[in-house]
Amino acid sequence: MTYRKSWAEPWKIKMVEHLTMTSREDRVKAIEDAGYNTFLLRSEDVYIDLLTDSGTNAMSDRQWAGMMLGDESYAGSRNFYNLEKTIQDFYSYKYIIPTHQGRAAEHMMSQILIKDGDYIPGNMYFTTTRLHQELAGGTFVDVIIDEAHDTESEHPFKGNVDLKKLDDLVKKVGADKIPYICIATAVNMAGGQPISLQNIKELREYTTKHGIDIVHDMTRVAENAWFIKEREAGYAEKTVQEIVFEICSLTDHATMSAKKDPLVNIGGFMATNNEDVYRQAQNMVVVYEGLHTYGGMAGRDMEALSIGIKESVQDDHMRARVGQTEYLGDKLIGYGIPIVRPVGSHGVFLDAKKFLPHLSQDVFPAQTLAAEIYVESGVRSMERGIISGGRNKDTGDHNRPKLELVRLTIPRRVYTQAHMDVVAESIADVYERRAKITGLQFTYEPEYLRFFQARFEPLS
Ligand code: PM9
Repeated sequence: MTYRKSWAEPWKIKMVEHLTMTSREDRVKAIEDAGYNTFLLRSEDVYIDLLTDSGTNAMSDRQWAGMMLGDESYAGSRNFYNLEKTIQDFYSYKYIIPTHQGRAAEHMMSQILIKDGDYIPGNMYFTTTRLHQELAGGTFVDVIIDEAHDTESEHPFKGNVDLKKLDDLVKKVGADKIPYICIATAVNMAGGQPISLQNIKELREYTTKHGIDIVHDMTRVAENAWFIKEREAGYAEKTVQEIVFEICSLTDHATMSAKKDPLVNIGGFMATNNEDVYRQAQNMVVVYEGLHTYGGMAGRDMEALSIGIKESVQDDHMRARVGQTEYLGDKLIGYGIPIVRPVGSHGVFLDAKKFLPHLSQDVFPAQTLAAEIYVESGVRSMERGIISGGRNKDTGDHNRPKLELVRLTIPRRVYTQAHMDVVAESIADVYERRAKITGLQFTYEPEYLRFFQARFEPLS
């Protein structure tokens, strides 16, 4: 007999890790030392760590058991063949190259497919993805639907591609200048918003007609599949596993950061159905990562990944995963706090423009808010606004994303409902004193992916 009305997790806790509680005084000092950048905080100074869902997953007992089956042979590890088969069976792709994490796969994919002067449309940018496209000589073009840039729009599939925008680009530059379109599932920078299967099918038809490939950033494909099951007509009776397979089989190539959906702490891969692309990637991986049967991962990590992929597509797991995010989102909405709607898959995104309407984007409202939240309660979040947007590669000006967000990212299978309550309460306290919050200015700005290592000081 089954009995469960809420999203309660389909697991229980076997081992705990103690958290550090700090005083406000400690935190004021820690954030100052970190140059007001939450990436530069030491984790021992953090109470609840919602910086990222990347590599922060709690593995299951089965995954830990898999670690003991690591075959650490330099070449031909049995764990590689298990992983290869799992990826073929669950994600449909034919050829697989393991990598140490997602951006290594993006690097190879971009270098192989992009020529100088090409254009790469995508359903919103992602920081590392766009940088690798630019380093390969390409220019990213945003073709996501307008609703994705509006935090209040309740569109169920804000990750959809606007085919009219894509067609305008094809008419303007010519299909031969567009090697592929990159589609992310559960679009990170839009707030973890899904793309629909109907949209992917239309895109497949359009791109096939114009000889354009589809590269799938499948980092959070199972989370996207859950929303399709919940929201798209005809999919309620399908399993997450079936939907994931269908999404993947409509695309040509993929990059994966396995540190997210597949429930491990490190790893990734590049996948393709094109033998020639596979051969080129095999040629590159030995230069940048390692032999093609481990590509930067230990045998044990590949085994944990195979098991994690299978666990990640279980409906029960995904119900709890998205249920927890929605729980936090609903709590914040209850306090009247402006967030991206509908609540996405891997985190709740605060709308910093609405939270701090007295701060212009030039004084970095989201960066400021992330620092304030940390000082309030030791909760660590991440800026996803103008700092993450970086600079235009030709003009050097700030890219000015319409979305100026703070991401409260929820690690998988790590925190409890009570932790979510503390997070919501502490953000409500910051919201009460929001009028007194002032902005930040740079004291150090790195050239690439500046959000990771930039330093700031408060405006006087
Ligand atoms: N995402 C995240 O916190 C890691 C640090 S921020 C760059 O959201 C997508 C959609 C991602 C992603 C990483 C990568 C890169 C590619 N695509 O971090 O290199 O969300 O494994 O993956 C982070 P790696």
